[in-house]
Amino acid sequence: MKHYPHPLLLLFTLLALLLSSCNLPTGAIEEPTAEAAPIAATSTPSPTETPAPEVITHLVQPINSTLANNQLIPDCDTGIRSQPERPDIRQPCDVWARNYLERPANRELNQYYPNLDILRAQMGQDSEWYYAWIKLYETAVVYDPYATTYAFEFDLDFDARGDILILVAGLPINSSDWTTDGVQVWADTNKDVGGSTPAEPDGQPGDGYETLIFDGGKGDDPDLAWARRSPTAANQIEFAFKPTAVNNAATFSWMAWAFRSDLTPAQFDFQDSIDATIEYEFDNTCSWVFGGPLRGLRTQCDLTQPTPIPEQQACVPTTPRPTFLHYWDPTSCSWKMFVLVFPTPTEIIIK
Ligand SMILES: [Ca+2]
Ligand SMILES: [Ca+2]
Ligand SMILES: [Ca+2]
Ligand SMILES: [Ca+2]
Repeated sequence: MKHYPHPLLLLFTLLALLLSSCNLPTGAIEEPTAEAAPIAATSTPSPTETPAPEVITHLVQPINSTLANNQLIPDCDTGIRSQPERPDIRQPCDVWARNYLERPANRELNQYYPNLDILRAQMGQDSEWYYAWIKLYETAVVYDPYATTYAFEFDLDFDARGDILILVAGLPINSSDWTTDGVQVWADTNKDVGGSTPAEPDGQPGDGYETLIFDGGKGDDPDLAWARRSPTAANQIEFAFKPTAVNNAATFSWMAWAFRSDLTPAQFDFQDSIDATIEYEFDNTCSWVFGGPLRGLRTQCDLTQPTPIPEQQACVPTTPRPTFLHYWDPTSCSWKMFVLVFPTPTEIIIK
């Protein structure tokens, strides 16, 4: 007898064929479904793994510095009048009582440090940035950059107390591209920089610059402040910062610093917090006013020094400074000597 498949079995076979055909390749690119998306591997970091460094995205950065001829502060050139083994540290370049410091040497006074010897500092601005620049002694580049911090200090309300400190620490010798690495912006929000008597030693330091606003690109604005070495001379340190770093001030008093890296913003003013008789390895400039008239501050550059002049009258030297006693006189466009005034000789009685 011939056996025919049961009708129900035929129906199930047809249904199975129809369902399986739905999964046959058709040649079209299948869109991955949510279920088909690969699942990222997850793992718990072991205690030895270090977290990935924070990626800082910059939106703008400076290009070239713009400096103003009427914003140039000359500073004593200790290198030119020192033997390397016998640094010449004395007044009028180092006047502790005025916070006018010139100690680019070790405590024993048998080693001169050109990386700590500021020769001049200058400021300028363009439509986006303020610029600040330090020229160091020419052999500065042979010294360890990690041993030195360079900084600019700003007094925004002319009370002779610094309000903002912008620094760079450990700027590599080959760092000719603008970077935020090692750049910090500090503020003194409780107004105790300068202790009880600003710009005078009083032995009553506070907490100095206690508020870190910007740290190597971290902060409210990742582009707030930058530094580099000049592409043409590694002994020239350049800063660029946005006006917001100085509270959008259009006029302020400023001065430049170079100091050994174990000194900290919290120790400002050094006059108040460290011992004048034993502490060395730093240099600063006198102060000058940007964007307004002089205010006669105690730290202000002595007007017997070269006086900044309006840009249109500027005349720059074409020959090196003959000696440290010479200064550039832009009015006569020539080198002139400081006049040393000695006490009037007393009458000599010859018996
Ligand atoms: Ca100095
Ligand atoms: Ca100097
Ligand atoms: Ca003081
Ligand atoms: Ca403070």
